[in-house]
Order: sequence, then structure tokens, then C-alpha cells
Amino acid sequence: MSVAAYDIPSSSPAVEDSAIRHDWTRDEVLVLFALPFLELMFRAQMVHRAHFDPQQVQVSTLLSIKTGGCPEDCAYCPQSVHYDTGVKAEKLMRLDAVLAEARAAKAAGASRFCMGAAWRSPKDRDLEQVCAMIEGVKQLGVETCVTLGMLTGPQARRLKEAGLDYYNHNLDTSPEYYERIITTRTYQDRLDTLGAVRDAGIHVCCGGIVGMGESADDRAGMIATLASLPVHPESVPINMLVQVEGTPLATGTALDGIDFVRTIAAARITMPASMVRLSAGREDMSDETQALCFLAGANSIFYGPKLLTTPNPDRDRDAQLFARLGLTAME
Ligand code: SAM
Ligand code: DTB
Ligand code: SF4
Repeated sequence: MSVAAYDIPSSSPAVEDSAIRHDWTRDEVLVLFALPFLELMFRAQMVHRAHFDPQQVQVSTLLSIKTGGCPEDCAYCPQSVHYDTGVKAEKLMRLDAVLAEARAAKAAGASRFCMGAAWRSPKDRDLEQVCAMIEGVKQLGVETCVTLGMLTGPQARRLKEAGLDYYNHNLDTSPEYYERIITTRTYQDRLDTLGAVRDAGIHVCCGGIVGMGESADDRAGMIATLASLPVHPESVPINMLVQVEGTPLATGTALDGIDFVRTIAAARITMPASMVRLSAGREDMSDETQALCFLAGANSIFYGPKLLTTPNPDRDRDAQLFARLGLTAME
């Protein structure tokens, strides 16, 4: 397949690449993956610099407000009741405890506070408590994001009314590989939730996980699906699988770091104006691999020593990384 057969931004800086497309095909993404690595990096940087200050990285802090005991069977997830991972089921956190964490995140430099719950979908009573958390965090002057599972239209509108800025709901993988990973809800269920979030006027945070034994074709299928949504997600988290003991994916072969970077570059090129988040998996990544991810167009991270249940680099390591690379946290 020839590169020239597709309308991919050329390596000439004179070529305008700002037209945002919503008709990316899997084959086109595979063509990006097959580019010589340095060419792919160059193209990703060009697209990145046309839309963002390349020195600035957005910083979000994550808090698990309801941990464990989830009825879904997502094969990667330590919080599913189907797997024995040692994660204990807990109740929804209290408002004051959540706000204390949000204040600490703000003081440490986070501009967005993301709250995650291990639910298939929220009960309306729980949603009201989450709305109070959103209102409280907003009052601190911090952007809000929540990830609560599947939503109905009225639930999405209620979250919007509470002032929610972003809703995270991932497609996770390609439509074809999906049923190998999750059987308790469909790909279409996920697209329907994303539609409800978009219709409610909430910004969409949607990406996926790589390193789950999927093929390059599946990674391309996931990126093409995201980049063909009627409106691109404003935020695109690309997670490297965190292999958690007890889950069905605990023992697979880890994805090659360069292939991870290629996935980030493809997300950047196909969704030029979206924030691309170098998401889970940084704890086990070298500074050099992370630097390549930023070069490939990642411009957002989770900051703070814990993701939901697994470790993330501690703040000192990230401060040193930012200093080494001359990066600054976005206001
Ligand atoms: N229960 C809700 C749901 O699934 O929509 C929200 C929380 S769920 C933990 C949020 C996302 O975390 C998942 O969609 C998945 O992409 C990511 N995730 C979970 N476990 C992971 C792991 N072990 N490695 C990488 N990403 C993971
Ligand atoms: C996303 O895409 N990644 C985050 C956030 N959205 C909610 C979650 C990563 C979870 C990693 C496994 C854990 O810590 O439990
Ligand atoms: Fe539950 Fe979300 Fe984990 Fe799936 S990813 S098992 S829905 S917490």
C-alpha cells in the first residue's frame, strides 16, 4: 500500500494539515504505523505544533471515589468481581474526603480532577452524590471529569447541570477485538453512552488500552473508530495495559514501547486538535519512552502516585521528568 494513495499530511512544512477529518479508515492508520519511525515522529510533531504549544502538558489527577466490586468482566480490570486481584470493594467516598483530595491535587498543580467509580452504570441516588462532588470541586476552581460507566441521556444531562466538564468513557479497543475483552456490555453500548454525553454538551474523554494482545490492525481499528466519531473526543487517553495479577491479562507479552509511541503518533495525526493523554502505564515506562510519547504528540498525563488502584510515578519523578524535558504544566 503506497503512502501517497492517501491524503496524509506530507512531510513538507508548507503543506497545511489543519483540516480535521472524520473519515479516517483503518488502512490509512496502518499506513501511518508503517511509516519509518522518524518520518512518523516528524509528521506528528508538525500536526502537534500547528495546534498546541509543544512545551505545555496538561496535568490531571485521578481519584477512585468508588473502588472494586464491579459486576462487569473487563479482562484488564483489577476492580471486576470476576477476578481475584486483592482489590477490596469499598463504598462511595464521602464528599468531604473527596474535596480534601481535590484541594491537595490543586495545590500540587493539577488543572483537572478526575473521579472514577467501579460501576456498570450509576444508580440515580449515587449520581446525586457525585453531582455534589462535581459542584464542590468546581468551586475550588478545578476542571472536573468523572467516569461512572454507562449513562442514559437524563443522567448525562443531570451531570451537565451539576457543571461537569468532561466524561471519560473508553472504547478500549477495536470493534472486532472488543468481545475478547468484555462480554457484559457491547461496543454499541459504549457508543450510545458517548452519544448521550456529547448530546448533553459535556466534553468527551475517550480512548483505549493497548498491550492487551491485540494486533496492529486492532490498534489501527481503535484509532480509526475514535477519529471517525462525528466530533473528535476533546481528550484521548491512550493507556498501556497495567498487567494486574489475578486478571486474565496478567501474563501476556507487553507491547513494544516503539509500537506504543506509534499509537500515540497516530492519535495525534488523526485527531489534531484533541488532547492526547499518555495515560496508564507510565510507572513502568522509562523517561526516554515517555519523552518519545511527548514528541509523538502526547500533551496530557495523570499526575500523582496512584491511578485508580495501581501505582503511577510519584510527583518528584514527574517534576524531574518535566525539568529534564523543559515541559511546563498547562494552567
Ligand atoms: N467503571 C467505569 C467504566 O469502565 O467505564 C469507569 C472506571 S474504568 C476503571 C475506566 C477505564 O480505566 C477503563 O475503561 C480502562 O480503559 C481503564 N483501565 C482499567 N484497568 C486498566 C488497566 N489495568 N490498564 C490500563 N487501563 C485500565
Ligand atoms: C483512563 O483512560 N485511564 C484511567 C482513567 N481513564 C479513569 C484509569 C487507568 C486505570 C489503571 C488501572 C487502575 O489503576 O486500576
Ligand atoms: Fe468495572 Fe470499569 Fe473495571 Fe470494567 S473497567 S470492570 S466497568 S470498573
